[in-house]
Amino acid sequence: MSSRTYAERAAAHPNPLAKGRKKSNLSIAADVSSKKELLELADVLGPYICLFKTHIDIVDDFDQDLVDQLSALALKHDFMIFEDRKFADIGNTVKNQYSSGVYHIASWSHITNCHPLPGEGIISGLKEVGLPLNRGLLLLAEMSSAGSLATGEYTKISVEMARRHKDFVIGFVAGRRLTEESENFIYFTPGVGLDTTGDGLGQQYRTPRNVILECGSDVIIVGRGIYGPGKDRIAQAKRYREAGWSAYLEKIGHSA
Ligand code: 5BU
Repeated sequence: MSSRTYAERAAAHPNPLAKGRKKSNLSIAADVSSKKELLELADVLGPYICLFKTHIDIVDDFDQDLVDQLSALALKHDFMIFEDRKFADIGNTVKNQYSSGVYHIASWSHITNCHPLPGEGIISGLKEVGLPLNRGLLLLAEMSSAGSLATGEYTKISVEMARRHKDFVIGFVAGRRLTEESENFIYFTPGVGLDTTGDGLGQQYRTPRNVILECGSDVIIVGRGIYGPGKDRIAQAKRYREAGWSAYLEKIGHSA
C-alpha cells in the first residue's frame, strides 16, 4: 500500500496551515489543570510533537501570559497549537466565543474544531473570525467515545460541509480517512493508546498503527498514554512518535 507523503499533500493544500511539518505525526493532548504544568509539557515534549492540543478551560490559573509563553514555545519547537474547543452553537454565538470572552481563542490557537451539528452556519461564523487570522478549522466528523452519535449520514454530511469551505476547513477529527487523498484534508485521531483499551468513561483506544496505516489518518492524538500516572513522559512521547512515524513510513512505502 502506498500513499502520498505529507509534504506532497501539504504543497497542494490551499490553507497555509497545512504546510510546514517536522518528522512527527504526534499530537499531545495536554489535559492538565495548571499553567505551570501546561507550559512544562509544551517545553519538555515540544521536540517530539507536531501539534499541541489544549483544553484551555480546564486550566485553573489561565492568564494572557500563559498563551504568550505557549506561543513562544510553539515557535521554539515548531509545533502548532490546537484548542479542542468543540464549538457547537449558531454562527453568531460561536463567532463571539471564538474571538472574545476570557480566552480569545482565535488570537493564539492556530487550529480549532467544531461540531457540524448546528448546520453550516457554524462554519461561516467561525470563518469570519478565523480566516483573516490565517486560522484553520477541523470538523468533528466522528468521535472516539463509545456510543457516539456522529456516525453514518451525520459523518457523510460533515464531509460535504467541509468541501464547501475548503478555504478554512483543513480537515477532520475522525477515526479514519473519509475522503480521497487528492482532496488534501488532514485527519486527526484521538483515542490512541498502546497499553489500554479504555478509561472506564467511554474512551476507546486504538494503536497508532491501526489509526495511521489501516485507517488512513494523519495525526495521532495522545494524552494519558504519555503523561498518565507513573509514566515517563519523554520516554512515552518518543515511543508514540516512533510508532506513529513508522506507521506513516510504511503507509507511504518507505522502510522505517
Ligand atoms: P486521552 O488521555 O488520550 O484519552 O485524551 C484524549 C483527548 O482527545 C482528550 O483531550 C479528549 O478531549 C480528546 N478527544 C477524544 O478523546 N475523543 C474525541 O472524539 C475527540 C477529542 Br473529538
